[in-house]
Amino acid sequence: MHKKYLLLSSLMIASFALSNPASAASIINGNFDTDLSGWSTVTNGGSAQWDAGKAVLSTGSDVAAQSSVLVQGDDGLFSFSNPITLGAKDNLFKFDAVFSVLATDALESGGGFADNLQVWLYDSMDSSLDTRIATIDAATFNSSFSFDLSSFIGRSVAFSFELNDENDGFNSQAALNNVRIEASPVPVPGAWWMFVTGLFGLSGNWLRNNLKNSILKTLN
Ligand SMILES: [Ca+2]
Ligand SMILES: [Ca+2]
Repeated sequence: MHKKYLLLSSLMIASFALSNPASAASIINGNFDTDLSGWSTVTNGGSAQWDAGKAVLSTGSDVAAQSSVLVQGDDGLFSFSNPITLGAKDNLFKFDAVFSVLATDALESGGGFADNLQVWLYDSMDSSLDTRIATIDAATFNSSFSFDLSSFIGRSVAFSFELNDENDGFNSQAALNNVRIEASPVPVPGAWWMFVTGLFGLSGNWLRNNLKNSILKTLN
């Protein structure tokens, strides 16, 4: 009896372990709880500040590429003194972003591209691998974003959020939160589930038979 329970428990634990692999927490202070520690900021006419548990990038007067930048894994000068090494399970880069349009900018004539947030992955050893993993229009409805990192596993990289001030007539803001690296859920193979559910069925039969025998013994 005890052996069967132990076997069943072990299989259940193994099943959960397969379907819920541990994720690696490679991003420092991705929740921006009290400040921007762990991150470097670079500004080019805009601003990058902590506010109420978020990292807030804002464009400023006139137009400028990389108006405000928030980066981790690098100090913004591509020295890569603290790159993020992506482990075998670090295959999703996720974050939340809330966008808002600020006041009109008297130095912008309008009619150009909308202000936008670019998300970059910079490789510490090979710049030919640098990849813009997203360009998000600053008028995008608030949302959560997820990007596949599986082709960068084993690389040491930096992640950079870069708000560009375009000639759209307005200034913009992006409030970032919950920046993290996660493991993709691993689907459990169908054959394995059939094996586990079969064991549950056997276990049920075994319990029913033992219950029936106990009742019969009591009645006799
Ligand atoms: Ca501007
Ligand atoms: Ca603008």
